[in-house]
Amino acid sequence: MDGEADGDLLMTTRVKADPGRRRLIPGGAVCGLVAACAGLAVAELASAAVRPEASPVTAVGGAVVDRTPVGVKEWAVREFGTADKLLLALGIVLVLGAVAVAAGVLAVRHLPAGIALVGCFGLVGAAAALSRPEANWHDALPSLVGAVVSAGVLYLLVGALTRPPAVGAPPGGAWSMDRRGFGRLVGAALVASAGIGYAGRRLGAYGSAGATASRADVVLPEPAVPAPPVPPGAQLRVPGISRFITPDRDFYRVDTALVVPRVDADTWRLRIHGEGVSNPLDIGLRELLARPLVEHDITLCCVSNEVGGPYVGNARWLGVRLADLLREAGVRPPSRGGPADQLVASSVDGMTIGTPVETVMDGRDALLAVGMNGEPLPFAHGFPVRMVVPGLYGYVSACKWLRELRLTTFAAYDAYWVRRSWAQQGPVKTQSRIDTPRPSAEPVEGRVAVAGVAWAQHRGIDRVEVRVDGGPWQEARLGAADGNDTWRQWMWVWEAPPGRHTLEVRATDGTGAVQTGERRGTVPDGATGWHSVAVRVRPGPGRKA
Ligand SMILES: Nc1nc2c(c(=O)[nH]1)N[C@H]1C(S)=C(S)[C@@H](COP(=O)(O)O)O[C@H]1N2
Ligand SMILES: [Mo]
Repeated sequence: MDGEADGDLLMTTRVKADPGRRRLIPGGAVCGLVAACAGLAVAELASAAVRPEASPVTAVGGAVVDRTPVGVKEWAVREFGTADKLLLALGIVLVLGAVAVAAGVLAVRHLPAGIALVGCFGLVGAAAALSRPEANWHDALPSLVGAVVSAGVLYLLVGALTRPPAVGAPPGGAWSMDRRGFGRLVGAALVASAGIGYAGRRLGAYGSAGATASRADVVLPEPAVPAPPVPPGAQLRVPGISRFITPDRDFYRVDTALVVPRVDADTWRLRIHGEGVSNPLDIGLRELLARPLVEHDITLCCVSNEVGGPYVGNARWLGVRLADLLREAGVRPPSRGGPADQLVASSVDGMTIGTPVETVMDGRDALLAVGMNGEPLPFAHGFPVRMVVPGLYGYVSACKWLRELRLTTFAAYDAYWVRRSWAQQGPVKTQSRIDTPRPSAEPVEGRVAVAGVAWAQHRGIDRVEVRVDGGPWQEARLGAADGNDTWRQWMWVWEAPPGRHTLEVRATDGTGAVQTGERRGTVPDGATGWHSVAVRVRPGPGRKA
């Protein structure tokens, strides 16, 4: 009984106390959001001074990428492709917005609690920034400074919002005066945030201006060993087939970098050291470019590529033979008694990629690439120097924004992806893809060109076959081979009858091994299975439907 009465009493007092405060909820939300904008803007400016990766949204995004279970990441890559990074940033901004609203609403009830929530969020950003590979203590600064500013703005705005009307003023009039004052404060905070945020962006661009200029200044020397011209028959003339050489702007991009590292070529250096290195090297780009360069066409593909997927591209690379450089450093492959079987490449953004020393030194054109299709590497593809090794997936061979090569063993060290359920060894699996017709295309009955690409880098492609509706395999015509390290185009003319049909493709590599039809996912060492495309063939004009 007593308790009930107590409850009633509490209830009435709360209802009595609430109406004014409840009206403050939208105001509190505005306070929170504006305070968050101010904090983010200041953090942006601070991160331009520290480094772009330290900006809170980027830092949290990077930390999320590092910790995302492999299944979720593969799902995101499958569903959203390269847009997954944008969606991640959007998601973080949404969460941030929700927390900002909560902090604002909390602050109008109990200011210290709201401010504490803002502070917690600043700590989350700082912790995320510090958790990134290559983090430095000052990476925490943008989030911390942002949180302090955000808390200050929240304090001011909430104060203005909840200030009681001046004594003696007519109630209505005073409230509207305060409202106007609050509105002005909000406006001023937003304008200031926009200005500061813009300044941060400009400063960021200024910070990478040196890198941009250094790339413009790179003059790629003529190769000592030029690649022979691509044989004319390598590119089949079938509408809808991939370009034999993938232009840089169309080349797939897979990496963990939420902001593309922009490395200044003038200060870039590469260190080669570790087990069995009798002559450690430390060289700059000028020295690298002074060495004999080779040019070689190599198809690069990603272990995350689904059967039939887009993460494969073919480019003409210019670079230094990695094996020569390693030999100069005194490295011997395990087969010749060397102690290290793993070459760990690391990048300026803290990626680590482990490659078998044996593979790099077995005579293939494993390159420290500086040029891609006749240009210095684009920033997104690893400027100024990256690795490319024919026959291995990118995650075990193709480190971009390279900074260090360390010799060690597979037993002693797991690189970034290996710590995330991917296999230590990643030789490319024989694959083939139907580029045309596209899935659910509706070609007209009669002669339909079925065409695409097949790849088995460093083994080469010897044969491609196509079948319809599980029928007998039919041999496709192959485009000319451009060495063993690139993909090969194929085409087959189909006398297509009307109706729904499924096309399948399989390749045979240069060793005679036929691409397996066993369907396996990308984890841990690359997808297998045959690419299939379902189409509906429309009856020709001469026929009834
Ligand atoms: N620094 C760095 N290098 C990297 C990666 C990365 O995340 N960071 N991803 C690797 C992977 S998984 C692939 S498939 C290739 C892709 O190279 P591309 O983006 O130039 O196509 O880069 C490799 N090199
Ligand atoms: Mo990859």
